[in-house]
Amino acid sequence: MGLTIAEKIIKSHLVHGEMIPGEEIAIKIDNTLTQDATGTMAYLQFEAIGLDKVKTKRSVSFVDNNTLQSGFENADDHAFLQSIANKHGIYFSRPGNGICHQVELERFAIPGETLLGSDSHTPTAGGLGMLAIGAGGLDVACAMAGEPFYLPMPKICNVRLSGKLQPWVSGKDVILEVLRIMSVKGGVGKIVEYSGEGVKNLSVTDRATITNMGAELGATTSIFPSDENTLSFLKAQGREADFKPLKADPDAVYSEVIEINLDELEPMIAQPHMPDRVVKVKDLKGLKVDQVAIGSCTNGSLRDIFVVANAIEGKTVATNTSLVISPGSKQVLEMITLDGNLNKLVSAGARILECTCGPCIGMGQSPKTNAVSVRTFNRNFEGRSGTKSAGVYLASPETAVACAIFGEIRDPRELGDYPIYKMPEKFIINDNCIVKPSEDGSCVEIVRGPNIKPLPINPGIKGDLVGKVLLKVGDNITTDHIMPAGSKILPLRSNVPAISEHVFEQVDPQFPKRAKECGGGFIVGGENYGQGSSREHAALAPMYLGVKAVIVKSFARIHRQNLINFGILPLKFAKSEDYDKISQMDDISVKIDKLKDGEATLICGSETIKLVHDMSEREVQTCLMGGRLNSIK
Ligand code: MIC
Ligand code: SF4
Repeated sequence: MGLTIAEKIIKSHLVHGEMIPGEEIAIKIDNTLTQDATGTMAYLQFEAIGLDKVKTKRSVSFVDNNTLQSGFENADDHAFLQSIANKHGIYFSRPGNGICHQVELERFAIPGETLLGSDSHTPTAGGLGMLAIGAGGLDVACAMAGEPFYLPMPKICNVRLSGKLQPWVSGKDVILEVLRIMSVKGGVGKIVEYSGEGVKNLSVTDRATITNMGAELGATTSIFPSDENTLSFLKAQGREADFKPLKADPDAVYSEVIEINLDELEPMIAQPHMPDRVVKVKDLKGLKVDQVAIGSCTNGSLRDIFVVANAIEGKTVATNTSLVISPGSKQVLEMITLDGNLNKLVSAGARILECTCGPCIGMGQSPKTNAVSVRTFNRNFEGRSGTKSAGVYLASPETAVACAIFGEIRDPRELGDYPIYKMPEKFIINDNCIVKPSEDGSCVEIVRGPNIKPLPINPGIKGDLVGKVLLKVGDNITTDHIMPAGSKILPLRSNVPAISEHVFEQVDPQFPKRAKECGGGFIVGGENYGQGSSREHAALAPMYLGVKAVIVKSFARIHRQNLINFGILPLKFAKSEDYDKISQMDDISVKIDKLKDGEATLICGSETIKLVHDMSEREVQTCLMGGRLNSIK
């Protein structure tokens, strides 16, 4: 039987298990990436493992989230990250060099290799045929220490593309259409693999937009073939030697097939507050727009900024609208500076930001009360922009620029001639902001400012659990709900005691106080609990507050793994209806003597409720020992 692209890469990296969907496998990790908001913890964990040097082919530490230095905290983190990278053989991409996923794509990603990143959008590199997976920082720390990455073997879902995108329609519209079809939980337990005649008509950066936002499907990763377009992109990046062709065997078998005809695709837009609330742009025509934000790891490539600059050339941003632009990388910014496109943007009244995550993670540019904000980003969860009452819409750069010009939602096809982008034969290659680590790091001093607090320890689980249901929430709770980000909270990522004061802040500000008063307890939730970001703080901070188990209808992949990594039991109702039998503040006990058989029992008053889990034996042990760090040590 033939193999899919994903299966071929998994097969060549398999160190444990069989490629049977749902069975636990372990794969060798060639490369890792971290960003600053998850990186400080990851490197503290790597330090705790106690190795001198990373064991990967290449590990890179990026700084892109916390660059708004409104206090000493972020700068402290940067200094720590730079010194620890230097010591342990890790490349360091300085603040201003770009968003991790964009820079990884341009300068590091290699078709056919594996990449584990402490950021959920790591699959961006799948646009270049890399098997790139997002995980918690601890998993990345373990990978840097040479440990394999464990995961349940995913099903491989095929999205077959035919035709060619029409003018003013781009990669973002493709992934919005996939989200409309599959929903934010449709990709859980799956790798989404793209194929078909339409693939050759998509540039590498369009492909990367699609694999980037595959994270919003809940998918393990997404991947494209590596073909002539991949080769041209790598050539233009001066990295021809990294090319390797990759395609699925003609008789490869997929678990499901979704067909999309690119010829027929129209501009799409996701409405607040979920990335799968997708409709056609023309259906929202006329809705007044207060803010347009262009950039992020989804749509910050040269192609994206080129289209925007040329669509707005000679025009002015609508008076009722603010247009902010953050190019994805220094390379993109250098290119548009040289070719005059930056000037077109500035002249039209766009506000140019750093090449960082910025508004995507609520680091500045929060919109006004009740605002309509159209963004080329990948997430529109309630409150993520920093303004709870604002409604964020997700769209392509084409649609976003049309909204900025008209001051209301408009189909970009109303703009007339489409600026045709041709990828340059050579990008500007200037890696001066990527710092190589010392050959011998033994003398390097690690800089540890007062914001870097030691890792909290979990003593482990000793027997049956008793306590109160501290919080009961519904479906699709995101890690932004559990552990919010934004300019006030993000700087506390290296300080677990301080950040834990903000757990569930938008949902129930009393949660941390209650958890402490009750001496810890349980969280009860619905479907797809923990979707979104890879931030392990969404497990680490509740662990610090004494949460022992999270009991839900279903979990999102990365968060489930993070719970295990920090010794919180991820349990599920055997029958979803039992969710209704539990109320917030109920006193419950959870019997765990049958964990080995995949079960646990919840007792609440006179009710006895069956719970299940899908942890492997290794994961059960890890969890009972208080997490992966304890088990490795
Ligand atoms: C995000 O988009 O939410 C982030 C910030 O990139 C996160 C990582 C983090 O929380 O630091 C992610 O997507 O994993
Ligand atoms: Fe940064 Fe936003 Fe991309 Fe996350 S989704 S890595 S915050 S740009």
